Amino acid sequence: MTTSLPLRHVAGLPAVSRPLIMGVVNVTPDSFSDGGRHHDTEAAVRHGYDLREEGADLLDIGGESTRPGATRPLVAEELDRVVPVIRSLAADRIAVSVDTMRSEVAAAALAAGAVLVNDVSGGLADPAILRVVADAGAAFVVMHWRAHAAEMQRHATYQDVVAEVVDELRRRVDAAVAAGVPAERLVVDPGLGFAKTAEHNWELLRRLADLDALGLPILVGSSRKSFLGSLLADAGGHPRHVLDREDANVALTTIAAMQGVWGVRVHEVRASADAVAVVDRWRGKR
Ligand code: PMM
Repeated sequence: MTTSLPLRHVAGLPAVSRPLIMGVVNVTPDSFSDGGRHHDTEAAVRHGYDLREEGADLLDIGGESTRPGATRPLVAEELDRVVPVIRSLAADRIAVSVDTMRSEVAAAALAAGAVLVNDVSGGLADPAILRVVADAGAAFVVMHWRAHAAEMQRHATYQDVVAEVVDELRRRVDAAVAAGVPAERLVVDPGLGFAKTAEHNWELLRRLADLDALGLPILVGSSRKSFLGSLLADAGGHPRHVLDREDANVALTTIAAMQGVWGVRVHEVRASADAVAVVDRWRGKR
């Protein structure tokens, strides 16, 4: 395994000489909910502080589940979920990103102190999001995406998944730049599991360095995804439970860090932060 990606930074985001750890704070009904919204906000903020303590460089706050088959929340619901959490964490000088496909949510999140918009649709779902990001001078994650969760797996057809993902990402990067987002504020992400089969995900990981054709920092999100569940299925073919995929994910974080990705998006921060520290030390950087 060789390090194939050059070290890249994103203007306005924490600059470190190792892969960044983006900790996931999902504020969706199946994440913290056991009562009223206020409780959910408090629990999410507390979870954010815990992840920060465990080594997250950046916290990614999301109010819409993008799991295959998921239905979309109303805009008002999404705003209500994420904005108070972002305001609270950002007020404590924590670098926060918002995981949203909606321009209204991005605008409110940036006004509340977020520094990065992580749009899993790369600006396809709501093109107005690009101007919102440009006007705020924020950073933007362009993830590869083809359709909303309810129908995305119908779009998982490729001749050459890596070439097509690079091509489609390039078009989204061009759209972002045309809308006024400077290239030095962009990150690309192959979008593992989004309109992709397990085989597509593995091919993208195997050829991750090919994404460097875009000349931008690369973020990878493999944490808890179903392709790890099927890799680790039991003898009866039952996928490994979503909360028992972490050891495999740490292996992926290690390989991704060896490759020199810009960042990894993870639910369990400590193990991945430890893996990144090991890679960094192995290379003699500490
Ligand atoms: N995956 C999910 C949500 N947001 N954002 C980026 N940039 N990359 C991803 O791979 C990604 C994402 C889905 O995972 P979750 O709902 O379990 O957090």
